[in-house]
This record gives sequence, C-alpha cells and structure tokens, in this order.
Amino acid sequence: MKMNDQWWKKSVVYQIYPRSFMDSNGDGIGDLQGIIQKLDYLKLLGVDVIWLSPVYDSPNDDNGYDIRNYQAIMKEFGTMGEFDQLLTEIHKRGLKVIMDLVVNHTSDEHEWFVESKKSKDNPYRDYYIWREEPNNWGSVFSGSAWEHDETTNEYYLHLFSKKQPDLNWENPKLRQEVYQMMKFWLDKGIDGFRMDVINFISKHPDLPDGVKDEQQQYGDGSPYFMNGPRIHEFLHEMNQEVLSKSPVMTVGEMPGASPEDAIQYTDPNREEVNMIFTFEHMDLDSAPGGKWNLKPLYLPDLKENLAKWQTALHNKGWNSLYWNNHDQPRIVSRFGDDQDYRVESAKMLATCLHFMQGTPYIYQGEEIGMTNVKFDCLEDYRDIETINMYHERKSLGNSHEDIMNSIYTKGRDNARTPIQWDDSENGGFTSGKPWIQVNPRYKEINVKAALEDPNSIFYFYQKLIALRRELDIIVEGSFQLLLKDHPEIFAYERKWQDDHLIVLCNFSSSEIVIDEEDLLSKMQEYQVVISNYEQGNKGTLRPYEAIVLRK
Ligand code: TEU
Ligand code: CA
Repeated sequence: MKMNDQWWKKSVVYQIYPRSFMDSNGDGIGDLQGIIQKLDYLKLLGVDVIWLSPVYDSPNDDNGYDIRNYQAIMKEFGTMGEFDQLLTEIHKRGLKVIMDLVVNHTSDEHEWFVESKKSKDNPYRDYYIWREEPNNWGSVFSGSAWEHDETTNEYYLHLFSKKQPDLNWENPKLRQEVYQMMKFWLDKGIDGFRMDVINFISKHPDLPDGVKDEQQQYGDGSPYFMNGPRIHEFLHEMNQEVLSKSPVMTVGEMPGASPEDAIQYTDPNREEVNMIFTFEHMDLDSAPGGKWNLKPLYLPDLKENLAKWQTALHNKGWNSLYWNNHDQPRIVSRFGDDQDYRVESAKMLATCLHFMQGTPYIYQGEEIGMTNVKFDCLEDYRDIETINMYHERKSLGNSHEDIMNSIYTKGRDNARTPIQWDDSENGGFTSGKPWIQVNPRYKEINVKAALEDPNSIFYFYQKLIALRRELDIIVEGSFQLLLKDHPEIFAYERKWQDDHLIVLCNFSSSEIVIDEEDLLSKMQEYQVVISNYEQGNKGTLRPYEAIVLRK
C-alpha cells in the first residue's frame, strides 16, 4: 500500500447523525439541505472527513439502521439529487465523506426480506437466517433474537430489533449484491465506509445455544456471532472485490474485538479494513450484566485499557480514537464534570484522546461540550433500545427510578438530541417541533456562543486538529503510559525520532501535586504545546487541567 493511500492516518473524522444535525424545512427532522448549510462550520473546525450516519430509505425502527432500500435516500432527508449536491459541496471544500454500511441486517421491509418470507423455496429465502426452532439467544434490543413468521411457520434471526432481520453471509449471491451496492456508492465518488457491526456477519453454522445463568431469560450468543468463523474471509473478499480498487477509507464497528483481533483486521498486508472501533474503553463503567448496570469509572482501568490498545497496534495495525458516537452518552457528562468544570473537563478529555496514535472521531456537538439530558418520562424517549429495555426491566421488577437513572447515564438518546446552534427557540435546530426534545441547556451551550468566545471548547478542538497536522509525532510516535497507578492523573509520553511529547491530564476536580522528580524537572524544562488553563504549567495540575509539553 502506498503512503498517500493511507491519507486516513492523518485525518480527523466528524460524525453527523443527520436526523439531529440541522433541519432546513421546519418538519422537525434534520436533512441533507441542513447539512449543506453547515459545511462551512465543519470546514472552520478543520476536520478532514465526514462520517454520515445512514441516510438511506428506512421505516426508522432504529433511526435508519434498518434499511429498506440501500440505493434510495430517506424521504425526510431529501432526494438522491440533493445527496449528489451534498457530495459535490463536500468535495468542493476539500472534505471527504464516508457512508454507513449496514449489512449485518436489513429492514424487514426490504424487498429481499419481503420475498424471503413468502415461501421456503423463494429465491431470496436464503438471504436471511431461517430455522424451524429458535435457539436461546437474546437480542441486543431485549427479548429473543428470533421472531416467528406465520407464512412458513419458521423463525428468523434478528440480533437487533425484530424489524432488522440478519442477512445470511454464507450465501455468495447475497455477498455479491452487497458488493454491487457498495460499488454504486463508490462510483458516485464517496470516500469510504463505516461498517456497522461488521464483525457480526459470520455466524457459527450450527447456531449453538449461548451460556445463560439462572436469573437470565436468554443466552449469550456472542461467542457464535462476534468475530465468527468466516469473518476474515468475508472481509478480505469484500476488500478484493470492491475496496482495493480505489484509495478509500474503511472503519469496522466491532464490539467484542480484542487488540489481537484488531491487528488481524487492520494489518495492511491482510487487506481487510483500515481500522476498527473497539468497545473495551466504553464498557469500563458497566457492572456485569451489561451497559445498564452502572459502575463508576476507575481511572486506572481506562489508562490500562487505552495504553494496551496504543502499544498493541503500534506498527502493526491502526487505531481509531473516540469518546462519543450516536450510541454513547456524552463524554463530558460521563468521564468529565458537566456542571462546575464543563469547559475545562471537555478540553481535558479532548486533549487526552487527540494526542494518542490513531484516527480521531468527533461526534456532532462534542466540539461544543454538549451534555446528557434527563427527560421526565419514558414517552420523551425515542430510542428503541431504551424503550424495550425499560419495559423488560419493569416486568422483571426493577423500579422506575432505577431504570430512569440507567437511561440518564447510558441511554443513546443522550447523544441524539438536536445540535444546539444558537439560543433561539429549539436551539436554532428547527422552526418546527423537533422529533426529540432539545437539551434545555441550549441557552448556555450552543454553537453561536462557542464561536463568539475565543476560549471556547470549539476553538480548542480546532487547535488540536491543527496540531495533528503540524506535528508528525502525533501520527507516528510510540506511546508509553506514565504514572500508571495514579488514581486521578492520566499521563503518557510519545516519542518519534528526536521529538518528545508529554501529556498530563487531571481527571479530578482537585488540584494534584506532581511529586515525581523526573516529571517535575521536565515540566520546568519543556515547552507548553497546549493547555486548557490560561497560565499553563504551574508544576501542579489544577481541576481537570490538561497540559501537553514538548522537547
Ligand atoms: O451498534 C452496534 C452495537 O452493538 C451497540 O452500539 C448497540 O447499538 C448498543 O448501543 C449496545 O448497547 C450499531 C449502530 O451503531 C447502532 O446505532 C445500531 O442500532 C446497531 O448497530 C444496529 O444496526
Ligand atoms: Ca427537515
């Protein structure tokens, strides 16, 4: 692979969740024209690539991750003509765009599935996974992973909602259809794909029951569909048939992938994908039993985990770096302090991530420090995962308060409230009624205010992005964790040729005295590259202080 084919190593990606980004026509739903209106804002931020969450035709059971037609645009978002216009406007500004590729499943309204369920000998029957009897797997969105279908008296597999039947990747005809569809979008000129749960596509052919303990209703099927038996073969085939033909960028969303798996997926010689999204650092504030069982983050766990990924992939594969996406709560509310130190902690978290090796992803609103929300009642929530979980836990006897507390801390709608563009009604997102309520903090936290304040989180992100372009060490350097067991400070160094960086981040609201001789003398000697306090480098770390030193 030629180095300039690896443009994505030097890029910063910005994720747009179109439904919540900008509404141009007052129907309360973000749309393609809304995105076009805001491209100059992204250009000002300085990102290189836009990841567009699904904009395809969909009945919206899972906000577009249930696709009815891969080659049509969702009506609420616009037309194919407007998509072409968006693509032109993106490229005109020197930006690139990657699209979501959701091919573990389709919508149950996709014509393949409509055909598939008609009869056992329908030519599309084998595009999906049908069985006479279900196994014990549970769905990610609660309940069984199997749904009975009356027409043929069989069950189909759906790892997510019952309106998201899983595709059968064992079928070579299905694989060819997917590759043709990918070519359709690449021929339009898009610059790559973000691949939804792509390491789920190869299921163990026997679909064995999963382990389940007595209190649980369903078994854990993940050992039989995560990183399954033919996954590397399928990804290599996709690479050879489609991706290798042009210098595109690919990132595979891969829950349950270890660093060793990641090396296999991203080693350039194996020709699979460029990078993956790991989930390990997002699972550290969950107790056993999954994300809704809350546990406070213990900082040394986070340090150990991220350090493990940094060192394991160095010179072997490639990392992606993220705190946020449309499935995760807002990072400033999660690992920072969204009350007294919102600005400081948002900048600290950004510093901690953006000086690591890998391709950073910024999720819409992160660059202005948007926070989690607490809606009063379940009816205000829109996410199918949240709603199904609420009913399941309620029926198991959990209290309303406990469940709502889990939703406030972990629910996906935290990330999906509209972008707060200004302090006018609905945060300037829409002139109509937004599809989900705007975060009430929009009067204080919004893009307009951020752009008017030279010390805003926005300009800090702008600086971090620019630094990545200036300093090769950020892209190329080795990584070494410092103060490994310190409970409040996340510190590391990067080295490359004669260059040396030290990154110090205080994850607490107390002032921390640095008492390591060696580090103290470096703090005297080295230059400050960036800091989130006006007067950098006092030899201590103030609440949520981040400082980067260079020699
Ligand atoms: O998510 C996959 C996934 O396993 C989790 O992130 C999951 O959505 C949930 O947050 C676990 O608690 C991808 C998409 O990013 C997500 O939006 C979709 O709902 C899902 O796949 C199905 O397409
Ligand atoms: Ca609209």
